[in-house]
Amino acid sequence: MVKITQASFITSAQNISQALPQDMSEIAVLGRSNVGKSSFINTITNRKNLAKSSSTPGKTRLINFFEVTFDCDGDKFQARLVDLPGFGYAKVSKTEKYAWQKSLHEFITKRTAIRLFILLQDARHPTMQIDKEVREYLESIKRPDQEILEVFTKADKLNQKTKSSLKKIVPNAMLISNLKKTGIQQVTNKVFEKLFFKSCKDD
Ligand SMILES: Nc1nc2c(ncn2[C@@H]2O[C@H](COP(=O)(O)OP(=O)(O)O)[C@@H](O)[C@H]2O)c(=O)[nH]1
Ligand SMILES: [Mg+2]
Repeated sequence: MVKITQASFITSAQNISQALPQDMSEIAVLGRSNVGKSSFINTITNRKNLAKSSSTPGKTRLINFFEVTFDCDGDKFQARLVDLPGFGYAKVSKTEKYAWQKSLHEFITKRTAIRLFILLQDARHPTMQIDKEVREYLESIKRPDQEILEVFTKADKLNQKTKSSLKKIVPNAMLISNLKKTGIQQVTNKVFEKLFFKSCKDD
């Protein structure tokens, strides 16, 4: 079984020039503001307040780096979670938005340590145009050693009907709830496998 047994905040950067050396595989976490990105980082690392759940969505324009230790049947593996700023928040000026997108694009395309993009989406709204655009954007820039993992949050808010319509649209959707802590083991297994090409016992 694979688990994240340690996690710590390392630093924040405003752009690629301030970022850490690329000495470790990285998992970039992306999603619209309020989709549950900070909560996801807390849930997957089994920590209450590692990533701050912000009360002013869209205001965090920083790239946050967290170092995590995976434990696979007693063997330890280090990686970094990279919390990218939420997109799609309207309350910033166009100029600001453009400058920020440019800086984020530079980071995403130049940061070769990124091995996996986790694109979080709200399970209740699986067909949002902005998520589609981001997915297509990632597909267009990803290198052969990178993958995209789509994870749907707020599973606890689905009823049978919305659940089956999600399954129709995205048959293999990875569905999680940060509130109920469900679906997390499956995501952890997948992330570990994609980063380290190994599966652990009882996964
Ligand atoms: N019901 C439910 N609420 C969630 C879930 N994940 C996040 N939230 C709530 O959604 C809001 C935004 O979460 P946050 O993690 O700050 O989103 P971020 O802006 O993407 O970092 C907060 O009020 C969270 O408590 C979930 O899986 N289920
Ligand atoms: Mg956040």
